[in-house]
Amino acid sequence: MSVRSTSIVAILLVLGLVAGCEGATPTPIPSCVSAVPGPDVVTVVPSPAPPTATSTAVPPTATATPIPSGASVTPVPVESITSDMVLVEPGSFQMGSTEGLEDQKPVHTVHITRPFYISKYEVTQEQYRRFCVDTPGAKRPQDLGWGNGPQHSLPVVWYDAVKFCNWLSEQEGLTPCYSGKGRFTECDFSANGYRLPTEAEWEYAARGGHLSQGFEYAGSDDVDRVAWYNGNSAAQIQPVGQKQPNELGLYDMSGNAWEWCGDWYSDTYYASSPASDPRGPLSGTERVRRGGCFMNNADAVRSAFRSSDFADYRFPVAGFRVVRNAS
Ligand SMILES: [Ca+2]
Repeated sequence: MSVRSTSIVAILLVLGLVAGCEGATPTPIPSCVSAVPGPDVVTVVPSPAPPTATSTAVPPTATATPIPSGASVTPVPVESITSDMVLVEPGSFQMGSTEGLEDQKPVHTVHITRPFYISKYEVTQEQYRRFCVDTPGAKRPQDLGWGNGPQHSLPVVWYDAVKFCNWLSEQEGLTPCYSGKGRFTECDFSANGYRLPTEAEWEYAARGGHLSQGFEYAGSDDVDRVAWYNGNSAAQIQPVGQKQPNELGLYDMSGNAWEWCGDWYSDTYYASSPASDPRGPLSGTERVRRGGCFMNNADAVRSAFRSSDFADYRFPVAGFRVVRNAS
């Protein structure tokens, strides 16, 4: 079988996986996964452990070959959302950029005064599938042909991302952070459950937090070492954790999937934001998303780049990661 034919078969297998799960009544995970024959089946058994900041399995080179969607890559275990979270210690940093768009100005000092944990990877399809099984009415994201395997991140609306956070909190007997509905959704930052990062927490973590070395992208000045973007992604979202992590050991903060933050977006917010633990404007029309994605150019995957969308808009390449207070 030629390389081209093999690729076509691989694509069809991936589509078969999607057809077996998308839009159907939620079924137990093993049956959904095991229904797909062939070498592209990705087991959900959480072994071996996902790559770490010191793992030699992570290709840290600028010449890393994009991994075709559906390739057999060890999935990030569902449990890793909580077991592999990274502690981000308090500190101060310069938020924004003098060289970026106007909404990144002025550069200003921000103090993160409370330690927090942040998930090492973007939330994956496999992890989100568990939430869908447990949550009546929840649907898996639509497959848009850009990569929809268990270890890929996903397109999800902001409202579903916060529902996922509450679900994850309840799984561990923690107090959910979010209450209210629609645009009146509120976050209790004193709760011990999971939530989306604030925009400031996200940028602080992307820049390496208390371990920052001052890179332009999350972990390097060489975008190819740390990010999937339009220069290397082959127009496909990639399995999480395949690039070099940043100083904190966080993967894909630059590129791959956009990541929702909790804040309302304002293009003038930096001119008046509080110096300590800013949480965004009190109201707005769109929510912040950060980090750029596999379809963007290198400028958009810089740690300082800002963007936003309506909370109910299923932006095709917006995923998320979660945080939790550490004190
Ligand atoms: Ca990302």
